[in-house]
Amino acid sequence: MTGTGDGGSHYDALIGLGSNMGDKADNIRRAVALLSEAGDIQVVAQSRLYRTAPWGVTEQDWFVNGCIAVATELSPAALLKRCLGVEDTMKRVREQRWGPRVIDVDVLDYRGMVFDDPDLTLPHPRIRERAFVLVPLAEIAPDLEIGGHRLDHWLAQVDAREVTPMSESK
Ligand code: PH2
Ligand code: MG
Ligand code: MG
Repeated sequence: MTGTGDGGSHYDALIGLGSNMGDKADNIRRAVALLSEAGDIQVVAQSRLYRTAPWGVTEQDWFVNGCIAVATELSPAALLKRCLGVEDTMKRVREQRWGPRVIDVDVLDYRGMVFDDPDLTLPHPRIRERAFVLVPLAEIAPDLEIGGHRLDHWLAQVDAREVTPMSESK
């Protein structure tokens, strides 16, 4: 099943973006531009950017996070490859799990599919625990269900106090 986002725009996939090195907001904007560059991924909705407290590894700089909804005919594997390609183009270096990164581009949902592959688990396995994903995601896909529950169910169980919009508008 494909989704209908806030404002009625049709989407195939939801993507989460994060950065906590360099010009964080600019890194997210550049990643979105790179994703849409080839013309086979259309960005149909974009959340605001949020300033978020580091989760998992807490001894690191704060993050900027945001989510986008995209329309695409690419397969989940091809879409993942494009996301990782953007990380490579932006010279992401993988050192520590959950550690500092110039850019992280994650496939959160693809047409509501549920599957577990060594390279890609759908929906993204940690959405429900992460306020930095749930808050921006709820802006663009409020009707999305994860594990049989809408996002507001999961939002009620996380601490979203340190997830704050960087501006009133996008
Ligand atoms: N990403 C992580 C680990 N922790 N914390 C925040 N606030 N934002 C992130 O994007 C993030 C994180 C691993 O993907
Ligand atoms: Mg990632
Ligand atoms: Mg991630």
